Amino acid sequence: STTPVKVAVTGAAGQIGYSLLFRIASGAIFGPDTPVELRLLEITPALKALEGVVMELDDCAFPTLAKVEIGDDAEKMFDGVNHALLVGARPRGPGMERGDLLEANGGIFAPQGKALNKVAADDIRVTVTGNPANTNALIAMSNAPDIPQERFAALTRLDHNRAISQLAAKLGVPVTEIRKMTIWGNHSATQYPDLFHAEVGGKNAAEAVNDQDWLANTFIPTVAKRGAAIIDARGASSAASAASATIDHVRDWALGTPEGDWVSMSVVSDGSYDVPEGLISSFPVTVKDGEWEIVQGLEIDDFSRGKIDASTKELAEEREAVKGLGLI
Ligand code: NAX
Repeated sequence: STTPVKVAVTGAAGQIGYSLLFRIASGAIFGPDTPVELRLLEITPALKALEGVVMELDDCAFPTLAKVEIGDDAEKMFDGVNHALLVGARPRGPGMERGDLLEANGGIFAPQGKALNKVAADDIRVTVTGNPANTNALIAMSNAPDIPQERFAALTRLDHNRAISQLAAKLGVPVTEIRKMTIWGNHSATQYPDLFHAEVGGKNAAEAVNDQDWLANTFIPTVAKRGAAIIDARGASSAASAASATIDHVRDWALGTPEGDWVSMSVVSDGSYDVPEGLISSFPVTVKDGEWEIVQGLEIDDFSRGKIDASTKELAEEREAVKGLGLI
């Protein structure tokens, strides 16, 4: 098609933005034949730096980049957008309690939800990368009553990709051998990366690993705490890998998941797997024609049950907290 897909990115002058924008502009989401128009939202003090990033985008002369607009007004930037990638968020500052963090982010994601509700295209799909991603997505969704709830998702694809990479390294196989990885729950240290339904070369991954101690005491915490390990090593939080995961997530949501595989997305729960209804929690999903579906019928043993419940309990507490703050 020659009509550009309109993609909004918030926090566009940040470190994830610096990787993400160039990948989108080069066609990494929609392919080499679909032009994209970028709508970049930032806070006013970051607009000058963003102008510099746009100069670099110009200098790439990407054939798929039809147009770039920047601004600090959400209603203008979101006008007619087909995808919104909500990356900009308020990080936890020194002495900030969880309640303060949720409140500060409510001040970002409630108005952005309202703006999307008012001006986005009818086929809008919203992906929240900015942390706390699941609850920020819940806030945006709750403030956009005219947009179907299934159009909101939070990013757990980075955790999914990390889990694939750790498993492939453990077994000495290429990542292409791994299928059906699942992250359950919250994008936080309580998340549950599940090997009991994953496959390696068509065989069950937990059986291929055959080491419950590694699975419980090395694999799960390595994936769940990878963000902190990156900060320790790099002196800055994951950016290129987060951008890459955001690309993977939006591409699969727009174009579909491959036959015989699924991906992890945090989407609104319909009560599947006893995840409380209405929470935005990570599930195994397949996507066809732009619509995701939670994979049904997986058997959940006691070990997995405990891990999923612990993470969804945290999500329910976050929901209570933002309800108490009047954000949803
Ligand atoms: P940066 O601090 O480099 O960039 C954030 C940008 O957002 C800044 O330029 C800031 O001006 C902008 N911003 C703040 N409020 C805004 C608003 N109301 N409207 C528009 N823009 C606004 O952070 P970066 O490293 O890029 O990370 C962005 C977010 O991604 C953070 O919340 C981070 O915690 C989160 N992450 C999420 C991950 C995930 O897997 N879901 C992994 C990576 C990352 O930690």
